[in-house]
Amino acid sequence: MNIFTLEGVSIKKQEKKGRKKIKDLKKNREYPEKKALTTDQGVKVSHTDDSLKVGVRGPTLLEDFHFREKITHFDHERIPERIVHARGTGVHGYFECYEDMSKYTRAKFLEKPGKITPVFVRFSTVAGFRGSADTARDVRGFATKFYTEEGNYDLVGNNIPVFFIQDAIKFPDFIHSVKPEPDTEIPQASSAHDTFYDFITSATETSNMLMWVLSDRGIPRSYRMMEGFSVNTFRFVNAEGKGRFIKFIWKPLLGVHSLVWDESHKLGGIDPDFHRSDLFDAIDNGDYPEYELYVQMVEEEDEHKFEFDILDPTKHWPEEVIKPMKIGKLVLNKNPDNFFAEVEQVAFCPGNVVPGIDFSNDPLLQGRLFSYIDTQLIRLGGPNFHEIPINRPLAPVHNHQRDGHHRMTINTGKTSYSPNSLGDNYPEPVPGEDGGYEHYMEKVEGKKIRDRSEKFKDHFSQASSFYNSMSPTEKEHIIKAFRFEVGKVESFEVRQKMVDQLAKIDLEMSQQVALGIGVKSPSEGVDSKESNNFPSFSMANTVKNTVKTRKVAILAENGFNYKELTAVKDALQQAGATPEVISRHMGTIKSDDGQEIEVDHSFISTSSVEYDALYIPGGRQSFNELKKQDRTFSFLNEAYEHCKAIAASGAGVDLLRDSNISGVSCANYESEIVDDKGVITTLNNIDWDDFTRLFIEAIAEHRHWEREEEMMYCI
Ligand code: HDD
Repeated sequence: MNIFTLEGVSIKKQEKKGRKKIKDLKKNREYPEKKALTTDQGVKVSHTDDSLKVGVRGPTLLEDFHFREKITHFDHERIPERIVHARGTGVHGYFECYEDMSKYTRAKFLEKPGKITPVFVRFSTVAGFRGSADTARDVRGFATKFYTEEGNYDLVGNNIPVFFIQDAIKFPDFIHSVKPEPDTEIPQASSAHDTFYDFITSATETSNMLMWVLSDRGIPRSYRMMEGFSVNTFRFVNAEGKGRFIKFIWKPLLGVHSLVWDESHKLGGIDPDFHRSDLFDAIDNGDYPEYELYVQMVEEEDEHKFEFDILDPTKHWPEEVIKPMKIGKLVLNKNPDNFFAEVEQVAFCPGNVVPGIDFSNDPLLQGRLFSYIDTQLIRLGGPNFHEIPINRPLAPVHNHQRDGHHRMTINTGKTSYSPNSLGDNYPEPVPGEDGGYEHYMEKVEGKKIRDRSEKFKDHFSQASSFYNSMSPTEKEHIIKAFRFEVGKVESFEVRQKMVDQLAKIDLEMSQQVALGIGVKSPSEGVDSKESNNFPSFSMANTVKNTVKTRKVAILAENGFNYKELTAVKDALQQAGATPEVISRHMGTIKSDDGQEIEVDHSFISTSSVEYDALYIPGGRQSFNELKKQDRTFSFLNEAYEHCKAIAASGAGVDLLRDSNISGVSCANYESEIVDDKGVITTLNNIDWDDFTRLFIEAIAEHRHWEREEEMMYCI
């Protein structure tokens, strides 16, 4: 027999036949995935609209395995929501290292400029349930999972640099106080209630963070426009084993901006998904949010040289005292494909660190290290949550962990213990110099004790500094926020205690708050002007140099002036903003010279709080139509009250005159362009470059707070 044949058929022919067979098999196996409906066991289903019954009017049969599987799966679709940070959204992206940080840390993702590491980021609010509104006043979570070549590193931070409590043992008390009250489950996603302020006034270490949360930082305009902080103190450790204390800061390239309190309330009803869709839309449009990563470092020998204890998480490290160093950039460029699989199932833990990043003895951090894994055991149903795709490291995983609910890995071989000889001692520990994690060898000595260091006991001086560092507008907003929040507290005693506590931060502020909430005004207290002033604490001092991704409403009806509308729209688009035309009906409108444009929204499907700025072009007929509609004026008046940039040209200016806007000078025929408190107007046929430039600058400013001085209606 010819050695190149088998049973008389040439090997080549047999191979060809074999390949075809495999192809056919594959085709068949792919079919159900692509098209056919199957059970979870892969059995094709022939009918899914009726359960299996005895006759058309008879009882349903238990043997209908497709029905039982479908309903059982559905019954178990919900998993427990996170006990805190339940409401949130997440996105993919990457981190790019700017600096060679090997002098300070052996972490490989920070070793080379240009090095890219994939990430997943989840933003969240803390107190509300999973279905609560995005814009509630609250701290925002900013958690980043870096899928590094050395394993996953989680930076689990917030948009506020300090925390309410100093020791993790108080976390359940604090969270119980801020969550809805247990007898009524009211209020949802709000700290404005008795138990929260009872806790605040009973545990005064909360004072500093309370000031930050009741400032405009508690109501960000967008997840894309807020900072992120590690809050806790960590350590960098380099290859020589030298350690330094560190804190991380994320700074958004779009600047730090907030909503107005009234606006955030309204958005809670009009668009509870405001932040979630803002992030999704930006990424979908290719406007990828970017943040730069900074690190603040403290040499070990300087540990005790500051007014505050660097292990105290209720104290910020002012940038003026410990200068941050810029080390990399985060770019968020991909929305998740499936919200549940990725955003709900992602599991962060501040204990997920890589070689080169280590912990400090910050007592809040030490407690966090225990809590996060523990919570995932119930939330994600067992100890194998690291195998869920979004949590899986890119670095290979080999260890002796076995079994448990939902185990995915099919481990082979007999040995699941270490050391072993039967399996050649595989997998075996790796020494530090070859990339094994070695804990920082800090010398620790002391008695077992339940106490805190002396500097932890100062609960007020940074809160005073914070207030002293605010602009007059920010101070005004803090006072109003207290009047709202504490005004909701029913207990007179708690309201009085809160105001007395505020007097230890700033007497004048406490008196202003007292006036609004019907309690006795304190007569003695601290003058915060005598405390440190740190400009970096104030949002007024953050960058305001871009209008990228800001939404601008253009109100127009049939008969609008085409030249004016397109000049402004084009300029806004060129600057990266998103102008949208709003009219009575969707569809198209025609200009006074017969040109047609698309309408993006009708008045009924949108609202001024969904925009950052407003423009009304000229055109007499358009003016007449707009004037007939109440919604035009509610749009205009609200945009003005919320201190947004407004522009109008030609007949559009007359609408401003007919609205509630008082105290604003508008253009007349003698003046080319008038710019007053962020309201830009012109009546003349002018050089549009100047007009649009002024409008764009006014939008970049984000808010024109000077208007609030004349609008004392809510004080
Ligand atoms: Fe926490 C979630 C941030 C203190 C216990 N925390 C959680 C999330 C963020 C933070 C952003 C949401 C993660 C996600 O999106 O899945 N937490 C912080 C910061 C803190 C802090 C910046 C102070 C420095 N946390 C803290 C303490 C404890 C916890 C003191 C408990 C002792 N945190 C949890 C938790 C959560 C959580 C219960 C709920 C869901 C989860 O972990 O995965 O374990």
